[in-house]
Amino acid sequence: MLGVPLDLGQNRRGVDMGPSAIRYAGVRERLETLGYNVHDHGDLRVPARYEQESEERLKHLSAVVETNRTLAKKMDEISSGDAIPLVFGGDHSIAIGSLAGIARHYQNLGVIWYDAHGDLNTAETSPSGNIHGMPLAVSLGLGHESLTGIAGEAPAVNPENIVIIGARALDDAEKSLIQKHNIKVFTMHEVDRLGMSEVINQTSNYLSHCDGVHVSLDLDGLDPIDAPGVGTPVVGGLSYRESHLAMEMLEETGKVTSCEFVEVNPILDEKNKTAEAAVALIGSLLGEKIR
Ligand code: B3U
Ligand code: MN
Ligand code: MN
Repeated sequence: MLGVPLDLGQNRRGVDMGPSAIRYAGVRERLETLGYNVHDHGDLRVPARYEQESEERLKHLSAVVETNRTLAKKMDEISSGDAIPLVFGGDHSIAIGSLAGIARHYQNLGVIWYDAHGDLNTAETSPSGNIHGMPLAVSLGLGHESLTGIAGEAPAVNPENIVIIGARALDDAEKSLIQKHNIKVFTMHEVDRLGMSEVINQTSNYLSHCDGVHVSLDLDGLDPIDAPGVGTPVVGGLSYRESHLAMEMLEETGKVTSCEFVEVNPILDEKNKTAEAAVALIGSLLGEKIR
């Protein structure tokens, strides 16, 4: 486990406390009960907000780059051997570093992006300048070179190795990018039509050629009723039950090699409900069964 208490990829305060809230919700005990030998690497040091200058198009760019460079190195180390890296955010911009570090260990890393958003913006297309709306684009090699360069020469992921689940707030430029790169997306429309069970079956088939799969779960993928403690809630989201089913079925595939749970904001939460949801989903993704 590694916490990354970064909140500079977006505007709202509080997401820096996500790792504490997730630990407080009992993640360690939950994993130990499942029989895991848990190693907590603690929290990465991140630059303080009050020390930062902001820039319109890429807010807090240098601090986000610095944090993700350190994170990539750390993830590279943690990914060796048979460990299953589990990262707690922090805002979703930390996926830039985690994917950069993990991808070095795989030929074909699959990525499941569980999120209300596409996170496929660049400085040119972003409506907000918030880097947490850009990490998937960066991981594809699209965006400011100081961000894309974190993965090294080649991008961390190929467009055909990505599956987005739960999207319901895509910007126009993100829609174009999805079309251009033919990225697999199960929006809420497809989730409702097919059911989560079929969505995960198709996801698993789609990523069957991958030698590792990283699950990047933004808690705002869930409906705000089940996960109110997020900075950018979007109504009409994935339910707690659907999300559990998704995690359980992904675990059954035996293909998940790393994961991250991001955007938990305890200040906006109701009695740590969102962190508790995160921990319950981590349990299911790592083998917890109802029976
Ligand atoms: N697409 C918008 C909003 C957004 C993206 N990710 C979150 N919000 N959490 C943007 O600012 O890029
Ligand atoms: Mn996100
Ligand atoms: Mn999101």
